[in-house]
Amino acid sequence: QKDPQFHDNRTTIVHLFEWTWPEIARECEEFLGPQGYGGVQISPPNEVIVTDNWWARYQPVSYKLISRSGSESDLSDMIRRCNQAGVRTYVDIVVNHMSGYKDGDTLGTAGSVANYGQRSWPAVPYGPEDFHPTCDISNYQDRQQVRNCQLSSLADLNQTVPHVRDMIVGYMDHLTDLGVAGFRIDAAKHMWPEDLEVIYGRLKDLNTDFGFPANTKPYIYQEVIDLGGEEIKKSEYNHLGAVTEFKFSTDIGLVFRNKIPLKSLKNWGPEWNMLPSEDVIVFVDNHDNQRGHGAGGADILTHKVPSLYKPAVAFMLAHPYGKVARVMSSYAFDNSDQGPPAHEDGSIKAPSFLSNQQCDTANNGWVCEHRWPEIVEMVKFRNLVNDAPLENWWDNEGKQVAFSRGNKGFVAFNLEEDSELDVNLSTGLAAGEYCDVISGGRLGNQCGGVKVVVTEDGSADIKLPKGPQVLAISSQSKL
Ligand code: AAO
Repeated sequence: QKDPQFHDNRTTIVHLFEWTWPEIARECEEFLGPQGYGGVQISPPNEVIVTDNWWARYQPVSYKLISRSGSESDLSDMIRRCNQAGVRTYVDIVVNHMSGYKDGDTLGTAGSVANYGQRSWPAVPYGPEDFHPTCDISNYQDRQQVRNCQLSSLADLNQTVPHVRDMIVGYMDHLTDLGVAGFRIDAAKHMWPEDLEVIYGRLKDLNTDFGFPANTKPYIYQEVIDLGGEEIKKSEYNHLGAVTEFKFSTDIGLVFRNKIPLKSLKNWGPEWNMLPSEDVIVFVDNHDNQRGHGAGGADILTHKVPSLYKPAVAFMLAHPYGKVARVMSSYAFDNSDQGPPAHEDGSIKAPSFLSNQQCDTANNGWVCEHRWPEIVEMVKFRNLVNDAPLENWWDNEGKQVAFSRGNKGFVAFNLEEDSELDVNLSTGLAAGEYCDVISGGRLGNQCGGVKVVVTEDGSADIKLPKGPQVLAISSQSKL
């Protein structure tokens, strides 16, 4: 359950946070598929509480597939069209809990009514016997509490109860029937691995109508925040499926903010207390830590600091650590509760695009990092170099590094603010002229930006202006 089942040699998922199903379908066809994205993570598609903020999505009212992003038929159409475009769908699954504390009735996006006080979610249905006795998580050093008490006062389901398992498996199997490739398991840390093992073990195989091989289980990636120092470890989960590697996100932020020298990335990977590459999904930021929720604090890099964010994402996509990489795609926000760009009636706005293919952020709020040229080019780079080993590591013992991926690609990074990078390096590449894909790429038989000449011995003079700067060349950018 650690294989994302990508089409072709694709490698990267984009999280289209809060997008609607019709807009994701269109984006798969017009951009994600053609540009080489392997999959899309979608916001929770089930019925949740009705409010304008984004985190309503994490307060389930039922497993009916009716949400702010659209109906079940919209979702089904989206999954089918994305698959046809070569893009897999991964669903954010919220089954640790139901909606949170509220006096009286809670209304859901499909019109269902729940009642927290009575522990009643009749549209699932769940009743009092399906929940843990009420208590709140206050101490992350107490394993029982983290798993049996409420996260943020959200009614805590007991996944040991057979009926709860049945409902969760039924919900996930329904999505598998619709053609999804896998699931992000929200708040996995707050559920017992033994219970998750039973639930995952009972999931049906992927739907062969969507081109999945027979007898293949869904890809599972579990949200477990473990930066060290807490009782519950990510290593309690990676035998069950992949795990979101938050240490990657926090440490790459520290490095690209120059709080840890760039050269330290020489042994990037498990030696940084991260899980084995095969077991992780890696990311620079996620929908929580880009706005101060979850873990990581102020050092997390986001679209708000593009000059550092782009090199950090480029490093993630250039480096072999992390079987699956996830690119974040956001909307602009001023406060951390703010929901997606919406019309006056509350419906989510569609993104609009400028003639250069970028989202018109100033006009309608969608940032669309996944369309930024530097990021798209590095997604293609990752697909190309795929399994090629990291070779030719070079650093200046400071904030300049470079490496190749076998004989397929080469990257250089300069984070020195006061000095240029100017050095002759082994690139691993065949002799020839190459276009840097970050500064302009190959346009017919010339470069739109920087040109790099690799000589017979595989070396090249590599030059970069004062940092932060990145250069990337590959066998596909050869003239
Ligand atoms: C909202 C309101 C609440 C209200 C609740 C119910 O904000 O005030 O009580 O409704 O009415 C999202 C939002 C929540 C929202 C919730 C429901 O983020 O604000 O609550 O929807 O609408 C923990 C969990 C992790 C979780 C994260 C946010 O372990 O699973 O909190 N993430 C997922 C989703 C997220 C969602 C939920 C779960 C709930 O991605 O979007 O919540 O479905 C430590 C622990 C972490 C823990 C953080 C929480 O982290 O290790 O496990 O995450 O604390 O703050 C350093 C440490 C780091 C530490 C961190 C913070 O970085 O190194 O370990 O500090 O102390």
